[in-house]
Amino acid sequence: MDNVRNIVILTGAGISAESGIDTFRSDGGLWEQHRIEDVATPEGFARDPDLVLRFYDMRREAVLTKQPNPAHDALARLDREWSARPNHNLLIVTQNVDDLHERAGAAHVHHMHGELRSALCTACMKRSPWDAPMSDRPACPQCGVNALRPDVVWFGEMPYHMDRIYGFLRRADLFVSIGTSGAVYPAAGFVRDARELGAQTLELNLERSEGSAWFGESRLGPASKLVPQWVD
Ligand code: BJW
Repeated sequence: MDNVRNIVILTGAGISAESGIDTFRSDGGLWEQHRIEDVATPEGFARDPDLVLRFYDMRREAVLTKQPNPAHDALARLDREWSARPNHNLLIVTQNVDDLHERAGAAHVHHMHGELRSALCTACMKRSPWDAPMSDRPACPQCGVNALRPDVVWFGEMPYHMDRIYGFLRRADLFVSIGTSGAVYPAAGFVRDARELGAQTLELNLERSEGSAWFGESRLGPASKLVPQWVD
C-alpha cells in the first residue's frame, strides 16, 4: 500500500455473517423476520418496549456464543501492525453491534451504531457494560431507575461521534468498505465523501453494494477469503 498512511475501514453485517450472525437484508435476514418499524425505531420502542428488549436480548445471547472469523482476525492483525508504524493511522468504523472486532484483538474500533453488550439509561443517560437480559426491566447500575434501553442507534437517531469519523475520513488516503449493503445513511455516504476528498476506495463484499459505482475497485466474494487476501 504505497503512499497510504491513513486508512478508514467501514464494516457491516457481512463481515460477521461467516461467524453465524444474521445480516439484515439478505434472504432470511433479520428484516425478513422482524419489522424495522417495530424493533429498530424509537417509536417502535415507545409502542412496545417488551418486543424490542426481547429482540435485542435474543441477539445479545446469540453473539455471546459466536467467534471472530478470519476476516476479523486479518483486520486485527492489520490494525496492530499499521498503528505501530510512526505517522500511520487506522480506524475501523463498524456499523455492527457485535464485539467480534475487539475479540479478534483490534484496538481502534468505532461502533457508530452502538453495542449489544452495553446498556443506555434513559433516565441518567449513562452507559453500563451489559451482558444480561434487559426484558425483565433491571435497574440502571448507576442511578437505580428501571429505564434501560439497548445502547444502539435506531432509524431517526444520530449515529455515535460522527465528528470523529469525519475527522478520520478527511485525512484518509484509503477507504475500504467490507460487508455492507450501502443501504443505510450516513455510512452509505462515506465512500462518496472519501472519494471527493481524494482517497483511494475499495469495496470487499459478497455482491455489489448500492453505492458500488463510487468505489475505485470492487472485489466480490466472502469476507473470510477477501479480507485476509487484501491484508496479507
Ligand atoms: C457478505 C457476506 C460475506 C453477506 N462476506 N459480504 C433518505 C436518504 C438518506 C438518508 C435517509 C433517507 N431516509 C431516511 C434516511 C436516514 C436513515 C436511512 O439511512 N434510511 C435508509 C433506509 C434510507 N438513517 C438513519 O436514520 C441514521 N441516522 C441518521 O441519518 O441521522 C441523521 C444524520 C444526518 C447527517 C449525518 C449524520 C446523521 C441511523 C441509522 C441507524 C441504523 N440502525 C441499524 C440498527 C442498529 C442496531 C442493530 O443492529 O439492531 O443498523 S439498521 C441496520 O442496517 C443496522 C446496520 O448497522 C445497518 C446497515 O446494515 P449492513 O451492515 O449494511 O447489513 P446488510 O444486511 O444491509 O448488508 C450486508 C451486506 O453484506 C450485503 O451486501 C451482503 O451481500 C454482504 N454479505 N455475507 C462479505 N460472507
